[in-house]
Amino acid sequence: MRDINFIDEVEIVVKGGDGGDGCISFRREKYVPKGGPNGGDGGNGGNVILKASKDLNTLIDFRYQKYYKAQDGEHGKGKGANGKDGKDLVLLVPVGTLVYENGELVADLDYDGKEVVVAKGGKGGRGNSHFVTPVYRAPKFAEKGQKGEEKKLKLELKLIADVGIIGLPNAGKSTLLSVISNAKPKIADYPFTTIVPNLGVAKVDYKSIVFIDLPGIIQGAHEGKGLGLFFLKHFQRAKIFLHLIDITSDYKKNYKIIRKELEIYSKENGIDLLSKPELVVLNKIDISNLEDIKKAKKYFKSKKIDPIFISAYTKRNINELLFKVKDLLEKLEKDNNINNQMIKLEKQNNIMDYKVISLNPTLIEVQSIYDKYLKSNRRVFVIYDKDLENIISRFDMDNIYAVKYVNKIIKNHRAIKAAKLKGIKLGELLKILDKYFVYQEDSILPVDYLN
Ligand SMILES: Nc1nc2c(ncn2[C@@H]2O[C@H](COP(=O)(O)OP(=O)(O)OP(=O)(O)O)[C@@H](O)[C@H]2O)c(=O)[nH]1
Ligand SMILES: [Mg+2]
Repeated sequence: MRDINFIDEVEIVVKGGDGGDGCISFRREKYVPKGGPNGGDGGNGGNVILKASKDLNTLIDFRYQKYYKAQDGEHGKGKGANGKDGKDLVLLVPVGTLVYENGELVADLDYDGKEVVVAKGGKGGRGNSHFVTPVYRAPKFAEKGQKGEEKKLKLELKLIADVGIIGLPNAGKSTLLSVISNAKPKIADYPFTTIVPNLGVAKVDYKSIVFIDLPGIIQGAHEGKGLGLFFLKHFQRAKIFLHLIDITSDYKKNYKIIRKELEIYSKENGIDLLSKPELVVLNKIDISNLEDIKKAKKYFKSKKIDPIFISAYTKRNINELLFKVKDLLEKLEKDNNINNQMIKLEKQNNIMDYKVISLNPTLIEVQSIYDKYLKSNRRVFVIYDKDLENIISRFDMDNIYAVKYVNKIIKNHRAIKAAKLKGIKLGELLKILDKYFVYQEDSILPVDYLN
């Protein structure tokens, strides 16, 4: 869109805070020669959360800042003091913001106040007191904090309104919005006054109805004439459309132009905009006459359409129009009630929070590496397994106590079993993340010199 304040697509990177490290510490008390372990736990990293707000209608804030990180958890301290959790980072987005990861829709912020965690913070590491066992009373290692998730996301705004106001330039769309709501769109007697969509809320009998005033459409808009049709994506989620026509213009021709453009756009984009219920509204009756109104009525009747005649300027018949819109919406809501409940259920099962794209659990690649001590090539079994990587990354592999502990918890790990199935032999190498290990009976031991 041309107005730089209206941005409806952005790419951002979000990162959850890292978990704080657990602490290695021992009690030091007078007269107690060997105090027990008392290292505190690290705090959890904060989450990055997107929250839908009805007070926004553009993604402009994301245009300049691209990287968003929640606060890290504090490291654990001595004397059992746990680190504080990092604060969540809440980013406000307009209602109607869709979130994509790798081209896949992962969340839809479709109502005011909805929150979705888009990058989880890492868990805090446990302090050394957690690793006490009956035989190992003074663990000299602790767990490191988990890294927060990092994601590259595309945000796309598709505004959500009950009613989309569609028509040729100068039909009076913005004027209508300005008299039925508190919106203050620009109004002028030249075409393409409106270049980006405007939202406005009308109150009808305690019901709030959201209208969207869209830029004008001209013949050939699908080929890029005028402002083109890009903005019609903001019409996609409207429930009904209000087709506004200037009665003093060639309404027969103009009615068809808009229908045709919507039809072509629908075909090209694989959607069906014309299936939305249409209310035909003829505007500017204050500068027309009874004869013309009669003629127009007759013409539309022959097409089985019962139009409403208004003057946005003098507000004539505006109330009738609003009540008609309300009745139509309520009828639709009733019809869709059962449908909606089904969709809601489906949503709960599917997208509710954030759709997690499942990763292949374990992948093993056999490579070869030159060993300068043996002066020959050796086989390396490179393991890609999120769970195993997570365990390895959370302990200090230079600390023999930590290595022992890790070996205990990965003894029957699926990834080690998978390497066995792939044919790894005792003494051969494993690579997990950027670390090399020698495969031994019942354990893996880190080797430094290959790093
Ligand atoms: N006489 C009369 N003039 C009207 C009425 N409604 C709108 N106008 C005038 O028509 C002109 C265009 O009105 P806008 O509301 O800007 O029209 P629009 O459909 O939003 O136009 P674009 O944004 O360019 O697509 C302005 O000069 C308005 O004052 C009406 O009911 N009667
Ligand atoms: Mg306008």
